[in-house]
Amino acid sequence: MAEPASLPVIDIAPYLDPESSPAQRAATAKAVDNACREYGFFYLVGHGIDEDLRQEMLRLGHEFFSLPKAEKEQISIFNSMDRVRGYGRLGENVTSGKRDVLEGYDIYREYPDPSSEMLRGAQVWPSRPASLKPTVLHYVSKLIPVGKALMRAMGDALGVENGAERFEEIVKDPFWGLKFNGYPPLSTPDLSEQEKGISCGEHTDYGGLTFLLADDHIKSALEVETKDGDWIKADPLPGAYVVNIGDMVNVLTNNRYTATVHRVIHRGDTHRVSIPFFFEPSLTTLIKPLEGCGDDSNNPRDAASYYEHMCHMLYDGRFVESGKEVTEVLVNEISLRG
Ligand SMILES: O=C(O)CCC(=O)C(=O)O
Ligand SMILES: [Fe+2]
Repeated sequence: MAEPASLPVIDIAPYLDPESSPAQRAATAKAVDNACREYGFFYLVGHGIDEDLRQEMLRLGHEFFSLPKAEKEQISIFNSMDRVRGYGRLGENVTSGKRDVLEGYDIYREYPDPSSEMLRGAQVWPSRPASLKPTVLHYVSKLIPVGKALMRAMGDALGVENGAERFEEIVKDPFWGLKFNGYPPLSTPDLSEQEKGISCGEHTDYGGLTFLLADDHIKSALEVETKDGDWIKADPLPGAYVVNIGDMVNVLTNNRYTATVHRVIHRGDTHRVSIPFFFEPSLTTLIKPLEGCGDDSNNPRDAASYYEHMCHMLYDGRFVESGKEVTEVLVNEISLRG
């Protein structure tokens, strides 16, 4: 019997090491091109992030989710300044109009002078675990250069003039998000009110690049849809990130690379934590295809700014409080237009 397909492994080290040779970078760019065309998902190694730091992030996630409900609810998303930051109870996170079976804690980049304007609020942090805030900020500071390196590699992979420099420009002052997802097993008896069967519904990520860290010992949770319509497992590979491209990349590359649908079905018997880091363009970036990316007949008529796209994705039906009806089915305009 044929081996089930598994995701390719990319070594990003040549794009982080100033001493690397052009041939080493070219080999990475070629592998990135292949992975982005065939899967839109891959394992990333050679990123240089300390394994102890990655494991500490996961441990903090478990510690946070195991706090009493009332304590977590003190930092509810619905009380945050811009209503996207903080804790979302089980079922409040909505994907494609359905409640997910996960609880979440959402963090976004802060800007000076926070306000209630969309995405401009102040981050709310839990008081316990006390080290969560400094550890997250340290972790993000380490991942941002990796995100930039991967954008440069993608720019080279496309083979268009100055592709690396132009992609680097888009993420010079990147927006970012980081989410702690906490998944109870789908067999948990008190989930009767939830829509059972799926932990996080089928979706594409709506931004640039996602770097996923998840409990190493839990297999068979994240699934990725292949171009042939089969679902393959994206089990954790120790030391690696599972990386995927988001909807922005469809437009930026004129659909040479497209975001891939994925979902989570966590039937295991322990609580699972996953931590996606969403590495994003600057908020003011106009999302339009890079020159040289081929026939542009599919271009959106008027390029939207990344900020407009994110506001649409985050504010229109993404979080719905417990007890309220989920009525909106979110339509992802950018990926439909792209
Ligand atoms: O938990 C996972 O493995 C993936 C979560 C995910 O797809 C997301 O948060 O966008
Ligand atoms: Fe996702």
